[in-house]
Amino acid sequence: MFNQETLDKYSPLDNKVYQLMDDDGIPLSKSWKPSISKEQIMQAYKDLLFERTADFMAISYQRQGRMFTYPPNLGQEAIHIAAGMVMQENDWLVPAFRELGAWLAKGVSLREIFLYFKGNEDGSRFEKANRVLPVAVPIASQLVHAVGLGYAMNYQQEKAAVFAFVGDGGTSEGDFHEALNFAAVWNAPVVFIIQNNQFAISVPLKMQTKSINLAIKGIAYAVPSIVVDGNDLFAMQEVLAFARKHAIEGKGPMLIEARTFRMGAHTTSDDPTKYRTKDEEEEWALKDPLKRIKGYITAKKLMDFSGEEAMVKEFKKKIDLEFEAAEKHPEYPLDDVFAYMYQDMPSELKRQKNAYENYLQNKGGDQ
Ligand SMILES: Cc1ncc(C[n+]2csc(CCOP(=O)(O)OP(=O)(O)O)c2C)c(N)n1
Ligand SMILES: [Mg+2]
Repeated sequence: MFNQETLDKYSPLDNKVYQLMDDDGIPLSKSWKPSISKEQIMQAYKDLLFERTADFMAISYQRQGRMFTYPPNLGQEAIHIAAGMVMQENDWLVPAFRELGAWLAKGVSLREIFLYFKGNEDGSRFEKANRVLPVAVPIASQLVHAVGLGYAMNYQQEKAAVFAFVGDGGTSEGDFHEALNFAAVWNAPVVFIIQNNQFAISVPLKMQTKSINLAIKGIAYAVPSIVVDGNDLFAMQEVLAFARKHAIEGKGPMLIEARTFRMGAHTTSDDPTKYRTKDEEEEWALKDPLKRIKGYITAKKLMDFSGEEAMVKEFKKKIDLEFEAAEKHPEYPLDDVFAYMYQDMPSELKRQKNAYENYLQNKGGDQ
């Protein structure tokens, strides 16, 4: 199991990836045993399958013209499910925008997620989820918020952690560096998770950085950092559980580079065939996180998958109901978009509001 000694021996400069299973889900070491129960492993598999199903359905709602946009999670789910297993009720989730399974684990409803991608701000008003920040669209700005939360937790002597996500592209932003620096200075209990999915829209990692990996960026800030196989559910679960413990024991932040691949498009407005090769996609398909956890379950004879089709059918029904509920949700009042920033609305905002009202009128009031 990942422990302090493993961390002490690890250096991102060696450019090694912490990994427990091979591409078929077979443990790399005979002596390794999962630190989670059989029931938890099977639940993780189901959660992963649920995330994947909801993700496919979301893309199809968007294609039917029923949702404005959507960023697919395909291939990155093990990171989200592992984080979901580790995060506790009083921990904060600070998302980037591609962490569907982590949102669900924190109690955000699919209806709320769909509302958000339908452009309705009520999708950021979580009814049941405790301690989840809404999406901050300016890339990496959420990391600064995460450090502020961590600072506040220390100040209030709370024993909880902040799980903050960012993409590989986000590591080029100043906010990423400022956040790491002050998280270390303030000993803030923040677990930074970089989802390195190899691309920032069409920009490949090699055009983003000359560093040998992204975890080494933590060294300069004195933040313990590690590269983990993000498609290996067990490796992610172990490292995240350790990072949480590290944080709540007052040892400060950690930086985890979760190596993965965005198997789908950046968003539903993108076409990845324009900038990446089939070979690359096929190579990563071999490391698919769902395939790997199923490989483990099969090898250990924990369950068979004869019920999978029926399970997916049930999932789809549930997901459809959530989407229909989002469609029935009242439209967001236009005034709310413009009204609350200033006591007296400045002329520029008035102009924007007018322009939008005209646009809606020309569309027959139909958004
Ligand atoms: C400050 C800022 N610049 C540009 C954008 C437009 N934008 C949205 S997503 C994205 C790429 C993000 O890539 P990465 O951080 O790797 O996350 P991924 O989409 O791969 O999950 C960009 C450039 C933005 N939202 N904010
Ligand atoms: Mg990326």
